[in-house]
Amino acid sequence: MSKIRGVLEKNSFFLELYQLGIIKFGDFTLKSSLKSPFYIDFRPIASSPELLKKLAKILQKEARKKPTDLICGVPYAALPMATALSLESDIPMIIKRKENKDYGTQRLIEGLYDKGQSCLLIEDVITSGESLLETIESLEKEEIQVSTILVVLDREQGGMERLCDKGYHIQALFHIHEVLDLLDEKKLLESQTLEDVRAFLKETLQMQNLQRISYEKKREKITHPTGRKLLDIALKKKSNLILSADLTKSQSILQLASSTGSHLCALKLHADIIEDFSAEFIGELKTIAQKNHFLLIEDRKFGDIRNSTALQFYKGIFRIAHWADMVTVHLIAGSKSLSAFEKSSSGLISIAKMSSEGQLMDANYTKKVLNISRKHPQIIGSVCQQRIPEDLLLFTPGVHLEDISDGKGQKYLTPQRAFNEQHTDFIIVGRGVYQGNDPVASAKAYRKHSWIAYEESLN
Ligand code: 5BU
Repeated sequence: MSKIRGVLEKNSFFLELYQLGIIKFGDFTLKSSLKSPFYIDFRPIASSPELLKKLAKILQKEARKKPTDLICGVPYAALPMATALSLESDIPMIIKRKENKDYGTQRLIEGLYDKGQSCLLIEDVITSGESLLETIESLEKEEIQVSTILVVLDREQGGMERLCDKGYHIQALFHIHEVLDLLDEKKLLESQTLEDVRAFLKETLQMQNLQRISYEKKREKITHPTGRKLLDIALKKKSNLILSADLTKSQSILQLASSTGSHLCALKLHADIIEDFSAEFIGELKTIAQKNHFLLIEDRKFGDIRNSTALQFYKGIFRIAHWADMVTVHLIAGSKSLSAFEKSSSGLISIAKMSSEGQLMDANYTKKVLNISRKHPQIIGSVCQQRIPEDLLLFTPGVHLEDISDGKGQKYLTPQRAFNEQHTDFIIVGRGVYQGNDPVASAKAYRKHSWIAYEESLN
C-alpha cells in the first residue's frame, strides 16, 4: 500500500515539475550536437522553493539507504538540488567548480572535506553521462569516493549504462519512458508528439545497442561451457529462476529439489549449513538435477589465498569440486588466487556487489571485480546490484515478488525491477519460495513472473 502511495506521490510531484515547464517538445540540438524532439531543463526548479523542498524529501529517501559523508551536485542545475538535500539531510555539501579560477586557491572542489570521504553525487538529467564523468574525475582527483549517484531524470540515451559499466552505483528517480506514459495517461501530450519522442528514443537505443540482449545473443558472448549450458536450460525450460535451498536437513533439500525442479534452471546450496551433509545426499541431488535439467551452484563465496581456496574446493567433507557446476567467489584476495580453480570445469560467479544493506564493496571495488571477471576465462558472470557488461551473466539474489526487506539487512527487489532496471539474467530466490505454505506454487509463480519480466525487458 505504502509502495502505491509512494508511486502516486512521485507521479504527482513530476506533474508539478512538468507544469513548471521543465520539458519542452519541438526541435532541439543537444550539447552533444544530437538533434532531439524534446528538451529537459531543470533550472526553473531553483525558483520554486516548494518543489525544491519536495524533491529534497524524495532524494533523502533514496540517500538514506547508503550512508555518505558528503553531497555534491553536478554544476549548475543540480546545485540547488544538492543544497536542498544537504539542508534536508544535514549532510555537508561540497561544490564542484565548472571552470578552474586562475587566482586564489585554484581548487576545483570547494568546501570542507577530507581525503577518503564518500560522496553522494546529484545530477538533474543524464544523457551521455559526460558531465557526470567530469565531476567524478575532479572528485576522485581529490581522493573523494563517489558512493552513489542519484539522477533526477534519465533520458535513456546511454548515460546510465556508461556509468554502470564503469562500476558506479547510479540510480534515477524518473525515466523518460515512464514520464511519457504518465503524460500520456493524463492526456497532456498530443499523440503525434508522443509517437515522435518514442520513435526517437527507440532509434537512439538501437544505435547505441542499449537494449538488453536476448539469451540467444548472450550465448554468443559467453565462452565458458557451463555459462552456455545455463543459458540453454533457461531457453529450453523458459526459466531464469535459481532456487536458493537454504535448508539445514538433506531430506528437506531433496524434497524441495524434486518438487520444484521442473521450474528451475539451477539450485543453489550453502553446503556448510546442512547438518547431515553426505556424499549420498549429493549423489541423490545430482540425480534429481539431471532428471529435471537444472545445474547446481555452491554459494561458498571463496575468498582465501590460492592454497587454502584449492583445499576448500577439492577437499574436506564437502568436496565441492566434485559436484558443483558453479561456485561463487570473492576476488578480495586478488585474481591470482583464482588459479585454485584452473583444473576444474566449474564456472565461477564473482561477487561484485552484495545485496545486503551497508555492504562494503564500493564503486571502485565493483569496477575492479567486473574488469577482472571480463578477462577471466572461468568467470561466467557476477553477482551485482546494477547493470554489468553484456559479456558477463548477471545473477541477482535478494529477489522477492514484493518490494520488501527481510528486517535482517537483506534488500529485496522485484523480478520486474531486476530485469528492467538491472538487466539481470538470473534471479536467485530463497525464502520467497521455500518459506511459504506451498513452495511448488511459489516456484511456479517466480518462474512465470521472471520469464515475463525477461521478455518485457527485451522490448
Ligand atoms: P533469500 O532467502 O531469497 O533472501 O536468499 C538469498 C540467498 O542468496 C541466500 O542464500 C544468500 O546467502 C544469497 N546471497 C544474497 O542474498 N546476497 C548476495 O549478495 C549474495 C548471495 Br553474493
